[in-house]
Amino acid sequence: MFFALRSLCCSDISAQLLRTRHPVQFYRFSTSATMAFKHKNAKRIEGLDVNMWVEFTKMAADPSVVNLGQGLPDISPPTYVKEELAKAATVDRLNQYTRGFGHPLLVNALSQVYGRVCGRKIDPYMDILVTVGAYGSLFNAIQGLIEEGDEVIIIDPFYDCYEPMVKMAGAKPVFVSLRNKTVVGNLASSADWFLDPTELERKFNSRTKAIILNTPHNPIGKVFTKEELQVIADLCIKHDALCISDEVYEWLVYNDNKHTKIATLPGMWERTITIGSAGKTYSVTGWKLGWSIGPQHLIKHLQVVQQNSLYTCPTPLQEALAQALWKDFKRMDDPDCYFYSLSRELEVKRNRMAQLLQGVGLKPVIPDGGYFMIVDVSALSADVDLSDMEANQHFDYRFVKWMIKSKKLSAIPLTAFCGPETKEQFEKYIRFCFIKQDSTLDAAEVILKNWNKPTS
Ligand code: IK2
Repeated sequence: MFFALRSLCCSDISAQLLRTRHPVQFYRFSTSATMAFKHKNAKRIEGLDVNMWVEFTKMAADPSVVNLGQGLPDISPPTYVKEELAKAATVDRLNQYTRGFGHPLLVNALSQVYGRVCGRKIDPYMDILVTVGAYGSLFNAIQGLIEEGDEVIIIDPFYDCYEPMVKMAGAKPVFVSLRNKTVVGNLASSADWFLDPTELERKFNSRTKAIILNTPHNPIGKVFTKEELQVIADLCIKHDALCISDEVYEWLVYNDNKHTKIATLPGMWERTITIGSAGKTYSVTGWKLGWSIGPQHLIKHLQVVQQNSLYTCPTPLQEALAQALWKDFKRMDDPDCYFYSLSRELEVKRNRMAQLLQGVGLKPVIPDGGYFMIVDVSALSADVDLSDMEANQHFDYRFVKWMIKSKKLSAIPLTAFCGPETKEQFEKYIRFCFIKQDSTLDAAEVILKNWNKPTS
């Protein structure tokens, strides 16, 4: 018996003892061991657990904080948009499921609006997919078209979800940085940031499946010119790559800037998915409706993702959005069309925000589009006590956390939108959102003007 026991290794002995003398304990032991293994995350989400929105929206939720952080309007959405939703909810049929790829009235309205914008016939049932926000459109496009091992070019800085979505598809994000022209004087513009065509060309190779474009750009506010888009288009065509074009701020362009859809350049319709958002078009971010428009041979793959995941979107919201789009489609030649009137309203707010920041000695980057303004805050930092903040975080993260806590003003740190190469360049910048009521901007003004006064 002794020799028999000695011939067993220690772990064998304990396992044997557990099995024979303590069957219940053995059951518990083995269950927790397999549970620890089986409860582990799926590999595809490895390393994607930290999300800046989760952290900063929670901090900005305190009602005493003036929230210029996340891009959500506190201005009223158009009355007819809200009324259409109320009306839709009174119709029984509209409280039930609708067509999975997009409510018929909505895809028809979208095909008319974008048919006119793109100067081509857009098939409402084949070339359009309606989903849950532009987020959903990006997800469907990336899951439906990007393969494990593919490379996807991302213009850096970038809307933060692009990188994790590409990684979740098993592909490799390849970053190309926006470069900055040196600007003398007090006025910086989003147009000072540009893509170096040679650098961009070097990022393309045989594994490049797609490039993700965002114009007008979040966070910088750059509106890519037709010439800049042509450089991207030529490379896509040369390397047979797709373009996922996030154009959620398409209507929000200022001064003489013009938004150009890359899908309208020769040879690009066939390889482009253009993404839009009801939230951004009608200042109703809570509606979370978005759409992808493109050729049938690409959209059909996005539809497969949708039919096997979300299946369909809320009918009353789609009906109301369709009615609103019909209204604005009919007045697209009229300056009062909401597509244009919102940008006029926002241009005033943009200019006010710029003056406010310049008034306290900062040099904001004036955006040509979108509703965000970035600014280097290092001139304000002299009075900032960062000693109790996490030392391993970038300056902008620590600055914004301090500002929310001490000054009751929220913004978003710019490195949240940066790949590894641009984090250092942008760590002195934060992003303010200016689609806000005058009273919110007034409150921000008071905080900024009293910056150096001790807070009670
Ligand atoms: N793409 C871009 C470029 C966006 O800006 C957004 C939404 N904006 O985000 C808030 C912020 O930056 O503070 C989306 C996609 C997602 O749009 P949707 O809300 O329609 O899903």
